[in-house]
Amino acid sequence: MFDGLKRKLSEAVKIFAKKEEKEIEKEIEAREEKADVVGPKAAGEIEESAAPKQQQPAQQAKQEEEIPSAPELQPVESKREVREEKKGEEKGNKELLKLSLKTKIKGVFTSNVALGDREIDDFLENLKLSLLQSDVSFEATEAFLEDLRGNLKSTKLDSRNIQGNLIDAVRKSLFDILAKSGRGVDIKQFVKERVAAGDIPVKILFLGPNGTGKTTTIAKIAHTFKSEGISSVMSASDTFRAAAIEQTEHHAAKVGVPVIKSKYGADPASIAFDAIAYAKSHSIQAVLIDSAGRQETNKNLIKEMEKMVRVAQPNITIFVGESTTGNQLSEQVREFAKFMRIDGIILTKLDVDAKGGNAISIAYTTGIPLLYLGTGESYDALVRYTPDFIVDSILPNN
Ligand SMILES: Nc1nc2c(ncn2[C@@H]2O[C@H](COP(=O)(O)OP(=O)(O)O)[C@@H](O)[C@H]2O)c(=O)[nH]1
Ligand SMILES: [Mg+2]
Repeated sequence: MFDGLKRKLSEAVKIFAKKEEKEIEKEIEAREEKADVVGPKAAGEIEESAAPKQQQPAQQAKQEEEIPSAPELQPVESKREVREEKKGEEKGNKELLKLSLKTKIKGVFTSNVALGDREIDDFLENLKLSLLQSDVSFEATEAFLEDLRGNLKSTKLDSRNIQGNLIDAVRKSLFDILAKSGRGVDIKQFVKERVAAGDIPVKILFLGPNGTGKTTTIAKIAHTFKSEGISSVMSASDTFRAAAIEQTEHHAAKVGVPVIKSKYGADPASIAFDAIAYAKSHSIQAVLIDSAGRQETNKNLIKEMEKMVRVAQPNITIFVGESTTGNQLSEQVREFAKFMRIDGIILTKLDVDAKGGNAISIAYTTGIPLLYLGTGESYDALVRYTPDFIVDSILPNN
């Protein structure tokens, strides 16, 4: 799940962080060279106070502390000659000096690093590619990068933890973009509230293209409902696809909920009508209405769906789509949404999707919230969508 995105994003961050760290290292070396120039002054002082070869570790440490810190060091050209003369006798001392200066310079130099515009551009360009190649939509990618640009501009990176800081910034922008998509209805909560108000049954219609996992998802929802004490009935309203009725019956029996069915070719809306009547007479709290898969371009099937909406008057209409569909998915959703109100999206087959970008962008791109993610074929492989689930899956917080 999210493997492609996970790998690509962390690679982009790593490569950029390495580059930055190299730059910083170079800068430190440049300063070190400057510092070397004033080395003799400090070395001279050390020589006056104690002979280097006789020094004890404790004394050495004390001397290191006495060495002036980097900003106070001024290059003094004339001292270089003095150092050349004393080179031999000061050898041990010089090594010690160099180390301590390096540490001090590092300490002074390293705390905060601000990225320049060009560096940010480079980083964002790499991320852009990673996101687009992982099925994140163009719109969402652009919005994410703009958000991240703002984040990076206003953040100073700790040079000892560039990679960690960059990941934090990417995480924050991912959250920002997911927050912009809004939260959808909590189906279980919705049903519970209706039950409490005595307003049942709640009718939920599932639609979408062929083979995306509508029937399987209905079984998963029935299963979750059951575990929360919500009763439901399935309406086998796919009378079109071979074996669809048997498949629904099979799931219903396994989950342990009733199913209302008719024969192949029967009017799907009238089966939904019967299922609602059954729920009313048996005080069943939710009706889960299946439908035949259809392409958004098939006008007859879309008409049939409009009739179903008119007859069943669903409280919640859910589009079930495959995350593996790629960028075409948002087009599918938009086309369906032209004909009927869609309250939420369930994205299936995330477990077999090497990319996973749709989970980030589908809600942002279509303006329709993501409700659940299908993560396998078993009945409990259904995860309620939360931004945390997505962000933690893509950028684990070790
Ligand atoms: N790996 C995986 N397979 C799924 C998931 N959801 C559904 N499927 C499988 O997708 C296939 C089609 O599912 P089905 O419910 O018949 O799709 P429908 O035509 O939309 O009703 C079946 O083999 C399901 O087991 C999922 O989240 N992950
Ligand atoms: Mg089906």
